[in-house]
Amino acid sequence: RQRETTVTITGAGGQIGYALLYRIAAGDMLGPDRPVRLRLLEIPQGIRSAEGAALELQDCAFPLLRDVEISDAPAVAFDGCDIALLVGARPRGPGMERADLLAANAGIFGPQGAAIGEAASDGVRVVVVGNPANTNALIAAASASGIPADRFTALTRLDHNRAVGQLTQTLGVRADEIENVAIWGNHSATQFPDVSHARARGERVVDALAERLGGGDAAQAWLDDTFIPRVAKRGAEIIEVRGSSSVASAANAAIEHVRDEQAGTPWTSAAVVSRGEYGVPEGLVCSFPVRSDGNGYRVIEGLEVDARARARIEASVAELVAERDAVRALGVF
Ligand code: NAX
Repeated sequence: RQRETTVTITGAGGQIGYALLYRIAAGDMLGPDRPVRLRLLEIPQGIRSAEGAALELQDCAFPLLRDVEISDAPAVAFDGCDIALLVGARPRGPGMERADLLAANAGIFGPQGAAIGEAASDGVRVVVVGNPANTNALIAAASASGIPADRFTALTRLDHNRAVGQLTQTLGVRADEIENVAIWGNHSATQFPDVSHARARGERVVDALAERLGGGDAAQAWLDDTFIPRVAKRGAEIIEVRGSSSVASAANAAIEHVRDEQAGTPWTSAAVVSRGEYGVPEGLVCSFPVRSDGNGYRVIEGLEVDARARARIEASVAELVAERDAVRALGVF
């Protein structure tokens, strides 16, 4: 029998929290043999909502769910934590400048990182969902003394899945027939969804697109004018159509991010701490194509990156550098 895994979810009383809790407790994230203890962190205004979600967890009577604890104190919520999903963040208010947004979130992710350093289990792994996710992960990692920075990642799996979804529509194939899509850079509108290494039913996606769309130039135009902006701005499209931001798909992506990191995968996308791969400055939390052997995501190295791709990656990395510098100027690290 496997030991119980302690999973901490911040912002658990919010929308994505509500979509995450039941799937984690049902075993969708860690598999059917790993019992879980849930630790829910909220701010005082969010505690009642988390308590309500916990009542419903009881009413699901999940066989794998051992225990649920709710707190507004990071030291309590991260005590013994094996896996942390940092979802709660400060949203951008009306008229809020980027520097204000970064500062407000540094005030959340700095202390949470410190509490993880003090209270979490030695093997803890952290994924940041709350925006600006990459830089929030950078702040948390820098604040967690004693925990290797590479245990901190940020979610770009939703962007990855959105890219796969667009290709299924255009190529008329199933999602599980598409491999090796990559998201590079920041989880923002500057991200680069890249299909240059991708295959659909074994055929290169760029060739399959050229066949469907009437040639290589038409395929490139579709990638530049339709695919890339649609994936990068899908969050705004969901808000416009649904009247509310992405919730179920975000929770699903967070679950798949942790599941594949733990179980292993030959290829997906995640924002990880750069070790200088592909010229991305060391220490930035940047999305790359990654694999996992069950012991954490590692960048897939040695891929060919052409000039067009390089320019797009550099533009997104420049945004990450600017965010890092703005946070540094605040004296956060
Ligand atoms: P909600 O506003 O529904 O929930 C956020 C919850 O976090 C609230 O209950 C709030 O009380 C709580 N919270 C705020 N500060 C906290 C703190 N210091 N400690 C603990 N809890 C705190 O937002 P929701 O729709 O759940 O989205 C959560 C975050 O995910 C947002 O930052 C959002 O921008 C981000 N997203 C990230 C995505 C990604 O792919 N990386 C996609 C979806 C989503 O946009």
